[in-house]
Amino acid sequence: MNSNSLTRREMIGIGTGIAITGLSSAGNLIAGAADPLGKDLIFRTTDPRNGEPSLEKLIQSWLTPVKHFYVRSHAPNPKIDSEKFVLSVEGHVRNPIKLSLKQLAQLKRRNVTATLTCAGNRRTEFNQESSVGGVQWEAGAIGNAQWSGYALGDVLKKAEVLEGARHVWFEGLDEIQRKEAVIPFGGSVPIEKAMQDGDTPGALLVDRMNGEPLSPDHGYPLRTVVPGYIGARSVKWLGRIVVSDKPSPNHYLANAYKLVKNTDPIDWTEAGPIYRYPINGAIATPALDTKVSAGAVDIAGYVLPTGRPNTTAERIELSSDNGATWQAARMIGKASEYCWQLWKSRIRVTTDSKAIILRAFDSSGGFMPQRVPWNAKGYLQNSWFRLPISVQ
Ligand SMILES: Nc1nc2c(c(=O)[nH]1)N[C@H]1C(S)=C(S)[C@@H](COP(=O)(O)O)O[C@H]1N2
Ligand SMILES: [Mo]
Repeated sequence: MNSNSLTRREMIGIGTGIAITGLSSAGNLIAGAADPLGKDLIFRTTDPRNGEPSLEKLIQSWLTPVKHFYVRSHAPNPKIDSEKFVLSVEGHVRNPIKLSLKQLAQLKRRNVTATLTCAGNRRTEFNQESSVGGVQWEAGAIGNAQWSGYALGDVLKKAEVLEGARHVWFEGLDEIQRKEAVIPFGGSVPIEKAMQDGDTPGALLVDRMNGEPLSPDHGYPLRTVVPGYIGARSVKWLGRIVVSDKPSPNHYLANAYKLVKNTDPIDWTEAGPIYRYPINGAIATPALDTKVSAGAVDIAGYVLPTGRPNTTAERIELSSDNGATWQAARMIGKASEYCWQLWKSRIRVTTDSKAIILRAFDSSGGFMPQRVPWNAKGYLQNSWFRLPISVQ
């Protein structure tokens, strides 16, 4: 039984059954009502909260304001009393510790700007081949924020990691109903990533986002942020860290977030967990279904280089003639590892143009492929981004 079970009961009140302005009793947003938690998102589901911004809003600024930052949650936001909150650090350590937020604040504060992206970003594009379940994300399950908190390695040094440690597990304080059981969201990262120091620590324990305390949607009071890894590794409402010789047995590391085909049961045991995200990108404007006139069209979007150290986008290319010719887009602002970059371009379209296509390349050899194999969970869709257009 996990040592947090008592504090979990004490600290958490699940928000079901509580009437909140703007929500129906079933937890659905009332049409036209503002989001009670201040988000300006397109909600794919409201219970739990899963929403992405319109692509037009998404690319308004390099740093994504919290109201336009996607939310991906598997259960209602737990209600946590920050005064009573303790983070437990245990497992393969000489000195298991419980840290309050005040005790954590004695560690050196780190500020890191990094992009968070869901492994399911662009999932709906898989449906063209064969439909996939899960939250029906378009290309907005991504955002770039300044995260402030502590290096995971500094916390682990206090706990004194023992020899033989290989993985560091994270466990959230949320309660996810899965079949008969209630489980927390969890995952793990390899010990080398956990201990990595430098300007961008391998993993952070974060209490502030864009200069404000974390909001309930983003993991208040404490979450992990793992630069370069899929969003699922950045566990919100963090309650427990376990150092181990094995990867986390939590469902969201051990089973979910794998590239598999349901038709092949061997896939499930063969496939390892996804950690790093690959290069990706999207055209954000013009929006889908915009009618354009023949001639020059202004287009803009984002590119995210592979989540590897020192990796930045090198080339963004666009085609309006189905890949026969390509032109380079202009990247905006400075390139920064683990961060997306916005780009702009103007491209000529003719009445023969059926789509504008985007592809991109990064400095560690990453590229967006023309196609990616379909997978049952709809993860890591990073093929050439196609914006269908109708030219008049
Ligand atoms: N505790 C907890 N952490 C979580 C999740 C969750 O449901 N519960 N969702 C994960 C997933 S799949 C993603 S993509 C990111 C999303 O972070 P955000 O909601 O702050 O954008 O959080 C991750 N951490
Ligand atoms: Mo995700």
